[in-house]
Amino acid sequence: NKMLSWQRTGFHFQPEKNWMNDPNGPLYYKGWYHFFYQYNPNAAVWGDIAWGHAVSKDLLSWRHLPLAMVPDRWYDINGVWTGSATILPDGRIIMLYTGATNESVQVQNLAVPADLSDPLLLEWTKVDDANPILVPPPGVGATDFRDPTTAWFEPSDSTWRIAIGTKDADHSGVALVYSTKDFLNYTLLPGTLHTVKHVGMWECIDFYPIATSGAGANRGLDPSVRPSKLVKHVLKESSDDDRQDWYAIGTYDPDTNKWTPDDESLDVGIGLRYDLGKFYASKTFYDQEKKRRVLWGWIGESDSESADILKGWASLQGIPRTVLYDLRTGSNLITWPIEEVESLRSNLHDFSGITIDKGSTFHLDVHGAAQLDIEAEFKINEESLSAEAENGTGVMYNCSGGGGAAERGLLGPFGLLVLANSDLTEQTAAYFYVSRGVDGELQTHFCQDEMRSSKANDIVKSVVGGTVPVLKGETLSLRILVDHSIVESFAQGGRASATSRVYPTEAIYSSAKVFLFNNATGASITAQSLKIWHMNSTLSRPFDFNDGAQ
Ligand code: DQQ
Repeated sequence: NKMLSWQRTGFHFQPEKNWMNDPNGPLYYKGWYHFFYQYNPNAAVWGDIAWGHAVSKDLLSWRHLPLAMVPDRWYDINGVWTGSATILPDGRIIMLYTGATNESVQVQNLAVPADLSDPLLLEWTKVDDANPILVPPPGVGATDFRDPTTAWFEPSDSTWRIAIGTKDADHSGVALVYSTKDFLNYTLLPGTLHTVKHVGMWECIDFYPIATSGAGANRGLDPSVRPSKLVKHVLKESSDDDRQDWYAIGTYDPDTNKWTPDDESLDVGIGLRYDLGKFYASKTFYDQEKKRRVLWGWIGESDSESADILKGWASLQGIPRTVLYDLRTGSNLITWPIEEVESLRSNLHDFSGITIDKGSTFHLDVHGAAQLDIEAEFKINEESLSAEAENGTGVMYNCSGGGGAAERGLLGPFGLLVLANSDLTEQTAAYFYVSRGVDGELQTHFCQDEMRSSKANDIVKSVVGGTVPVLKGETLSLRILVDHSIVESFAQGGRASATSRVYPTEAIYSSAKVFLFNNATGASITAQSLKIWHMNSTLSRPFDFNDGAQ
């Protein structure tokens, strides 16, 4: 259907047609990045879930391969659900995934590549003799047991360990850990890796080491790197209750099978999120080629199911991001578009140095603004900062609480309007808003307002966002990736991010525009640096088995 074709993206991963959801088993093997994903081959809605498969040299241009796995066994006939890959030291690949059985029980299954000499890993063998390798243990509901992690090695007893999410009778989120020597037989370890009260089912757990100091902190770590003074562990869960991806940084003790958050007030499910907008069921993998940890996240639709059926497809994957520990704050992760994204930039428009008065907008003329990479650094004039200090109203600001980009305060909102039409009746706003917190200190809010993003009437819209740490001497910085129907914004170098699906009806292709705006009543804003690049489209096509494609 050509009708809604302007919503297709130029540089984000998506299948040619039909429904996609979670990223599955990402890995790097013999020169190719492999990406698998939850896929309905038959319709643009969830169902008949199989594993789609694509390969890439740069995580941006994709060649689509035949389905890797389809529901064809009693133990996965109701769906080949989410799973993770483990690369063993001898080069073998272990794929563990959840199957929904003929009775809709959630079990874990093992699959391996049929031919390890094939760099494309085209054929997958489900290990029928062993499957299912795990069924829900006593006390765990038949439909509350899914999404095994990548395995990590524990030298003290020479076992591999995996985590699986569930919920208990109190509606608490729970991470269980199993050990195994051969990936065929498993032992449930006593206790839980972690539990958080009343936050609901934990889907798609991710658990990985992160370097927290020294030279290693600018790189990712192999999943089996052990905890130490220099290495903490991140626990992530996708919360079925609120459809958000929550993480926390903490200490892992393999001997007691316990992970403890650094800060209990920022525990998993109540503290930090990878992304404040639409971003779910994410999964990281260790890229042994570039020594980095890469994060994939499913970006679903905010339009109606009937619109998805009409356009014949649903969902995107977010731009892959590198994940690092934030050495400056020491309390959060940094997620940032992989460096390869910058190779898609062309045609730089440099607007650095523009000052924009309070209550105004400024058109940034870049001739067609549907595929952009934007980097901006803002400065608020200092007089106004002290004015706010004298003027605190005591009312707490909250991105989603008020009128979004249209509600004027002393020191915000200001930022960019993307995918905008000429009269700004369509626009998606990514912005900062500085206000006073309960503790009397200035707080920086980073928000994305979707309320005017589309004139279509079947869209779920909101203002998303939260506070972002800004340290002394730092400017306020924003990076925005714009790609037809997705806006991914990053504040303060990736300390916080917000992703929106948007469906402009007028701000499309060459009619899409971008503006600088300042709705603060008390300050002019200087864009000390403001660079906008057009983004080239990436290759996305079926693999041609005859062209010896590199
Ligand atoms: N999606 C899969 C499940 C997972 C959920 C099914 C998360 O395995 O828990 O498509 O989006």
